[in-house]
Amino acid sequence: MEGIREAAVAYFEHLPEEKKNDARTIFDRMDKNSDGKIDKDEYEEYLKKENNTVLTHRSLFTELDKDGDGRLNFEETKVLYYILQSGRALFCNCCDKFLADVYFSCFQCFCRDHESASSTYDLCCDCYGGKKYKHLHGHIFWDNFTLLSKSRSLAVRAPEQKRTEVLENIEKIVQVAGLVVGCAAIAASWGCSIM
Ligand SMILES: [Ca+2]
Ligand SMILES: [Ca+2]
Ligand SMILES: [Zn+2]
Ligand SMILES: [Zn+2]
Repeated sequence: MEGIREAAVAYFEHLPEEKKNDARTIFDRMDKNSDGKIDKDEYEEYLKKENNTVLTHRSLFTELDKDGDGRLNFEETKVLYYILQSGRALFCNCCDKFLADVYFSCFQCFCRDHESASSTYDLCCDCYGGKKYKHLHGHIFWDNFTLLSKSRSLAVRAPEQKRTEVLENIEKIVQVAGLVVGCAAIAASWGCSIM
């Protein structure tokens, strides 16, 4: 979880004031009894109201709660805000754990359909390493960083006039794979903005 927490804090620091205020507003809206902390019920109620049931996942609240006091302060909800903004909400297809840092994704499923996020098949390191999952025969798994660098080398190899197209495809891929931070890094290295 530390990787994504650091990314979230860095992301937050770069937000314009109005976006920071948005994050505050979301926090205050979640905090129904205005005690400055979000408890599990407030958290679930808010996300259900927003139709964001994928985030009401048990393991995510526990992960967000860094100091383990059972409630979220504003600092702890920065990761949630980051996930809401980046669409980076991935869970292990085997044990349902929230995939905060390094994970493995099936390459065949990853390439099949970039339009639909549900088409990727992702595993936490435990399930992948322990061979606890059942998946289609012959499908190979790559970790998320390898997927990103493979996507990048694809873009670099593309002819000049096709690069925009390739970059657009990569943007879709990285969004599905939850690699929005990496995506911004690619864009920056290319001197353009695709965010
Ligand atoms: Ca509260
Ligand atoms: Ca806490
Ligand atoms: Zn797992
Ligand atoms: Zn697969």
